[in-house]
Amino acid sequence: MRPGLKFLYHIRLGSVHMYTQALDSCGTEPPSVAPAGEAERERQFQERIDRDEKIEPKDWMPDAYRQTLIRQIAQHAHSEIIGMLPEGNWITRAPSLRRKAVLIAKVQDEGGHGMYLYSAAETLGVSRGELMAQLLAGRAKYSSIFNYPTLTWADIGAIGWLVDGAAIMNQIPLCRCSYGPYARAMVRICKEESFHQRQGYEIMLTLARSGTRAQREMAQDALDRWWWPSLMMFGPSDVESGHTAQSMRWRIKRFTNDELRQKFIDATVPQARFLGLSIPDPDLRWDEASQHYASGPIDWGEFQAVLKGEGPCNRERLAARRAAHESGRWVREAAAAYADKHSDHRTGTGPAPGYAQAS
Ligand code: BYC
Repeated sequence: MRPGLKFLYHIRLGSVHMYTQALDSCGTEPPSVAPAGEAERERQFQERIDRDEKIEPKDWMPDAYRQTLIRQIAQHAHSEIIGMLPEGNWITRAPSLRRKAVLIAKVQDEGGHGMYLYSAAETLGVSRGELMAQLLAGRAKYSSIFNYPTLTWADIGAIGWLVDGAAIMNQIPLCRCSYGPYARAMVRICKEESFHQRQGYEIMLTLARSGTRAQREMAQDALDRWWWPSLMMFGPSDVESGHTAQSMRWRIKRFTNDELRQKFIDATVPQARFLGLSIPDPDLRWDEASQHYASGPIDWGEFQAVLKGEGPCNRERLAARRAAHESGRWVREAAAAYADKHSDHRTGTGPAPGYAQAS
């Protein structure tokens, strides 16, 4: 099968159209062009990247570029849907109807982000079912941050403020990622993340600036527990990060893990000050020479343990995801059966849609 056809075969109708709009138009090198030598192709590919051209699904790309994107986009998609769990935990306990409505909308947004990202990954020739199977089997990574528990309502504020704040810092540059479908998916995700960050900060403001003493203490306690895991979201330090150098050359990543972590610290310390809360880092200080905040060491042992599945909630998160997948089986089967009937109708061999729905 020709490579172009092969990946089209993997794309499930209806799930990807906004990300595959460039399938028929972009791509300077259609798969039917006689292959140049592999090294020459890679050189031309790198030149396109260096000119800041977007790479589209039909374009030739080195296999390692494809695999890197599948890995990163899949981990990102998994993070979004696993990220629904710690916050979903508080929907029934949100302190007012307004808070409940906002939280439901936010959690629903995260589900949507997961769907855009799975769709973007599918354009690279991997199926959503395959990615989901890897996640449920415990063979895929998702962000370390979602393996921590949400103990109080202030945790919902801290997640919006810190976790979504860190996500925005990391994800705005991804809107300029070299792979078109991922970059386009990130534009809408970042707009929504920005709203999420504000709702979290507003919860923190309410608790810390106009709350009771107990509420201020609850806000400080949430900051104490979420600060270090939020810094870990940016990934290992640059010297330990195996993928950064190549991902920067391919313009998948535009900044290193440490650069983004530093930007986040610089933006967040004044916000904590405005809340009247203290960052739980005794070494934190403004460094006049670099014009950045200097911070204390991160406990990378904790980070590695969480990645190995030994965080406080790893098992709980996967168990919840597996249960949700199982209880949604009948919906997937019904949707697939309906789609089958529909496609029979379009080819003139099945009943009209009205009959299909009624049956
Ligand atoms: N947690 O060489 P490195 C959200 C892994 S969603 C777990 O630096 P890379 C939100 C890394 O995958 C947040 N694993 O890798 C959702 C690699 O493992 P493998 C998710 C991590 O890819 C709902 C290894 O460590 N955001 O914000 O160059 C509600 C070496 O790392 C972590 C994204 O996924 C981690 N924290 O850089 C609210 C953004 N960090 O594959 C909010 C897109 C690293 O070699 N992803 N690892 O086994 C990225 O930007 C990059 O993939 C990373 C890592 C910066 C995360």
